[in-house]
Amino acid sequence: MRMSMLLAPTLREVPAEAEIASHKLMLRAGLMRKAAAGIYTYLPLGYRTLQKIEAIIREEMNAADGQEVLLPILQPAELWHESNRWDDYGEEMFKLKDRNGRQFCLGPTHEEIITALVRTEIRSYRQLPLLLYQIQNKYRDEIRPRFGIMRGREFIMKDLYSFDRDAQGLDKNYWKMYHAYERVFARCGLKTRPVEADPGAIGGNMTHEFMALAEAGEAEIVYCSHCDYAANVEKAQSVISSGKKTGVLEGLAKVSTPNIRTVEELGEFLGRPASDMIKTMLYHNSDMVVAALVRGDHAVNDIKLARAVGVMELELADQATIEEVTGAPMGFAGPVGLKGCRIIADPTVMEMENAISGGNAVDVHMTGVNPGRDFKPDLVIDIRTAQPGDSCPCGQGTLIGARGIEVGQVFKLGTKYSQALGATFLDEAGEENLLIMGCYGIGVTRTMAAVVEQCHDDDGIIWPMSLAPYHVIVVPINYRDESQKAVVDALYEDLTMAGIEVVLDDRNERPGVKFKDADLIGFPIRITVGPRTLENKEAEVRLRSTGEEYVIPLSEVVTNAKERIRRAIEAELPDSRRGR
Ligand code: 9G3
Repeated sequence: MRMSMLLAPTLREVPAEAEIASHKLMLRAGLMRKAAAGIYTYLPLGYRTLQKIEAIIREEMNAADGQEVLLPILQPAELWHESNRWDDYGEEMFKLKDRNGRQFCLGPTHEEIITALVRTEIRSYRQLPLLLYQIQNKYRDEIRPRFGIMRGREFIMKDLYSFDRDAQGLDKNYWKMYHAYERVFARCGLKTRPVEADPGAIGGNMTHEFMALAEAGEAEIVYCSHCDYAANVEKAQSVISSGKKTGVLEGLAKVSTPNIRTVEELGEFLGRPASDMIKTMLYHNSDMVVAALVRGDHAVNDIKLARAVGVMELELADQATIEEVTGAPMGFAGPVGLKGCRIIADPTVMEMENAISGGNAVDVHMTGVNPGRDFKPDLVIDIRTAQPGDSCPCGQGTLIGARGIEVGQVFKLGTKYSQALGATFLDEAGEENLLIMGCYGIGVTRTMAAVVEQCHDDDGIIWPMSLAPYHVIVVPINYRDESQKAVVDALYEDLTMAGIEVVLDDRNERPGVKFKDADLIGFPIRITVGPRTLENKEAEVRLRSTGEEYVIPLSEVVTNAKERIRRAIEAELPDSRRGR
């Protein structure tokens, strides 16, 4: 390809709305252009990389016995009524009507579609296990699409669905996919960590998210300094050393605390640390009010709390509910004498002695509060958010915090969808059984953005060899100089004949402009030919990843490039695939 032909409109500046590096660089390098909020056009360079990611995914899914299908984007509402999910996602689901007024949605995911297919086509245990996958656009009307394609409203996902006869079969496929994902991301040159995550709405009982570590990541994870425990903070467990109990219990006492509402103000006023306080947070949903108790220096994890009381979600109670239940405005809630709501206490609260809490009356707090003696929670269960610095459940390590971009997730679904849609198979005895399902997603477009997020510097993108839109860019200092033109045209031909993906920068631009564009777009290998190098029939080679530069004879350029490309791609292969 010649730069004079390539549609790669590089930019010096980008719109202010581009906040994170990958969003800026993908616009500046001419990989994509915004068509509407959260909706993007992929230009030639961006689409070449996307196709390489898809090729790696296909290879690993096929190697794991996945069979590729293509499912419809337009999904009939009937199936979502059968799964009872038509209204679960509110405005996030793109809904539309056809000319006969029938309702459809634009597929945000494909559990319903694939289960409806399989319930018709699978009848016998002999047809199991079955792994079907697609690489297809998905549509989710995000409230705030941002960070470019990181959180888009139209994006490309690989979604694979596994169908097994029993839990053992699902477990086997779950871990087969888990390891296939490790290979996919390694081959994409992406550093990821699988973390335990909360199954949330999707149901089922086990799920891991593959997080690409990056400061710009929206997900917060913790991982152990000692063992390989890693979890999304939504569900992360941790251990904290509770204060030593003296066994000397103070009497319960009310203290007047005019207008003291927060833990900080209370600490100031009473000269006591937050860790001596019981923070009481009221939550509610349409049919219950819950008081969550955690130590003053901890935070309530509302996902853990919702799961603890067996509901999908809970919201912080509003002022009116707080007044109604506690008899006081916000800031004075406490567990002693609290009625009309369920009291859920974190285990660390039950370790406390002579604690301070709200007094359920305006401007009143209580001291000498001893759990068990002065109040009995309805349930004691982990409802706090794990924090970096906590001890790991393994007992040896400390939890380290990091931010991640969720690029993949693997779920055990069990029978949630086969039950809802009646997808069964006959076993050896002719008994009808529900299919046991798993689902496994990779955000293809998000993976590309995550790679840029992890692989860039001030000059631009640094593509891993496996994903670079082209491997080599040949830059003549002056293409209008006959001798340079002859040499680089020949070089371009030889590289192309050797199967190397090469761009020739034949533009009538100053060398500096060409070098800047080459670094911005992030071609891994740059070969420069100019008057100086021509004297000795040499060329200068520069590696984008290390900045290393060296001069070699023109006659060695092709083999040198070929070897570098092979070695770089080989280095990204997981051990099992090396040296094949
Ligand atoms: C919807 C809308 C948004 C959604 C869903 C449904 C997320 C929905 C969860 C999943 C789970 C897995 C298969 C591939 C891997 C992920 N957002 N989820 O079900 F209607 Cl609007 O998609 N699906």
